[in-house]
Amino acid sequence: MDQDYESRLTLSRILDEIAIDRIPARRRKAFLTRLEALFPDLFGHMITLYGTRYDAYVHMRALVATLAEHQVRKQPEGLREEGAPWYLSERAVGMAVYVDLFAGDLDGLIEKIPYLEQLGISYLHLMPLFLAPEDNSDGGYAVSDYRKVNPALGDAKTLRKLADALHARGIRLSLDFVFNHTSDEHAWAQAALDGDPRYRAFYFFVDGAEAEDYNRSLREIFPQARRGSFTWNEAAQKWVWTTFNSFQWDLNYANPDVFVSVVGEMLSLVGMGCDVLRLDALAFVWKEKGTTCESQPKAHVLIRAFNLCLRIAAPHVVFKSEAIVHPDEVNSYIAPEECQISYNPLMMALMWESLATRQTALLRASLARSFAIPETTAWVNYIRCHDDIGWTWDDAVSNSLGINGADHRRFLNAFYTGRFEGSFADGVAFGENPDTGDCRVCGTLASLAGVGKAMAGTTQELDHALARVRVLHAVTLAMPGMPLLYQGDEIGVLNDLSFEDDPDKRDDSRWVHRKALTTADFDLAQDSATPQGRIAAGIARMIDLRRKHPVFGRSDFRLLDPSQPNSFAFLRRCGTDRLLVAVNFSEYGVTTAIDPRGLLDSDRVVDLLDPGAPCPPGAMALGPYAAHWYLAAD
Ligand code: OTU
Repeated sequence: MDQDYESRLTLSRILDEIAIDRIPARRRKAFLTRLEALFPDLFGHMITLYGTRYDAYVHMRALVATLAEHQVRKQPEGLREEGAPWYLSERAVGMAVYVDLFAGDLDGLIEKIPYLEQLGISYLHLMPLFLAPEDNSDGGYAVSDYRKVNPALGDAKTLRKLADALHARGIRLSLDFVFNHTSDEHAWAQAALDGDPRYRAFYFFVDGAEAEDYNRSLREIFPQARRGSFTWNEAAQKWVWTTFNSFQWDLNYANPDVFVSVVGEMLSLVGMGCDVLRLDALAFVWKEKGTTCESQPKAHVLIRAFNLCLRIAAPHVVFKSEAIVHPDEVNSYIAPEECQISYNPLMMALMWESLATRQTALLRASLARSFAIPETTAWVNYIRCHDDIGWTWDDAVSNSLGINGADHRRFLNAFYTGRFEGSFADGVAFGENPDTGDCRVCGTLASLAGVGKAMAGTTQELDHALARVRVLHAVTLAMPGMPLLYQGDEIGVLNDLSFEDDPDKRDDSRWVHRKALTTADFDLAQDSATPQGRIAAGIARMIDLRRKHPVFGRSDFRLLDPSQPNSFAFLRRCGTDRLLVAVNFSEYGVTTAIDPRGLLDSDRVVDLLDPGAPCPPGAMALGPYAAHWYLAAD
């Protein structure tokens, strides 16, 4: 018997056994059509993951019942899309915010919608807003109940109201799907402590030697929290797998009950009104002894299975991958069958690398190798986010340029924490490993670009710092994909050291760039005489320009060789529209090999960023930290 036949037989048996007629008739038909079309693939993945178990059928039946119970709805009104997926549009511009730090609570956030709308934001990612431990919850990434909103922020009703209000303005809502771990206060964790058979939801080891066995091949993700990846639990008298903080317990997907339960939680998140699910820490979800337990083949099977569940139950929702790992691994999650959109940590890290070194070779070579992704998927291009910066490029690429990866990372850490002489930046170290000296870097966009330091320096230093902010945005807002801003960066907020006084935050320097935004912060950005005002006006203008020109949306892309080590340039083309983006990552003026008029095949070329400036024929000069968006105007 072939698998296709087996899957159809299984589905018809399941449909006899579950109460499918509880779904209202008008929705039932569409649901069944999707289920029948996609179940064979889902069945195949379930067999790969759980096929050796006697009870596989029971879990498949529970899975289909879960899909039927939660099947949603259509695309919300106001969000319909025609042709290309919405995330490939020139109007796709995102922002990520903490509800409390940005607006106090969910009601406050509803009041902030006009601000977002005016800025041109069409995608809003809310950092995890679910019930979580009170003192330290890793900024919400330790979830105690996926179905309950953290009462300090509001309730499920207000979240629904927010989702509707956003949708009415054409803004999509993204929520976190924190599925690698729960908090140790989650009911599943509590049941596990009580000795419930459900303890198999997590990885418990009685024998420390077994945990040690795993540790040998694992990367330490939060060495500042604890060494190794396991935490001794006194109550259980067992070791618990905790990849991140000790209060974040990794879920055990080798148990099909866990998978089916988490699908239920995932779909209840969708029911709260979100359009995108951000798959947190997705590289870690499948463990195999003797491996790094990152990006295992079965992690992909699992994500494909989640993706199929979503396409069956809520087909308008897309997955965003949060894999901050080796570029090949990052790319391996980007596919219509896995995650349709993905953070672009490679471009993020290497733009900062280019600013530090004044050289773009590593950025160019890395993008040439890794930037291309399938047609209906998109990068989420960002400069800063709520996390640290990790220098995750491919060492084979840096080696080919004569750059030693380990040394170069050490240099970048020293540079961005201000320890390197002459550095413009004043970031702070995160996750320092006492054995290796490795670390990552934290700080707000403006602080890392040198605005904070330069405010105490000369006019030229300040101009340069602000120009660095502009260069970063001129690239990020124009590269193929959806740009994503991080709260406060759009108004030039500087590092906030107040976390050092809070015992729950002191050991996690990411709080340096997680400032509670005040009216004063927003007011400062209204004043065009302040550095913050100059940053805010510049970014708002660039977003506005992007939204007006379809060439920033789905269009052809070609990386150029500007023949100058400090320059970066690319071409975009959509029908007859042509755009040339050229920037200088250094304070040294140069003449490039690029001839804008020749390249754009036009005598009428306008720099969107400086429409009054002429674009002379011949090779283009790039001034200190220059940024141009040349558009062929015919
Ligand atoms: C993510 O980040 C979140 O963005 C963090 O805010 C959370 O603390 C963490 O997961 C746990 O939920 O290590 O420093 O290589 O891929 O998943 C950030 C690890 C992180 C990353 C990433 C992780």
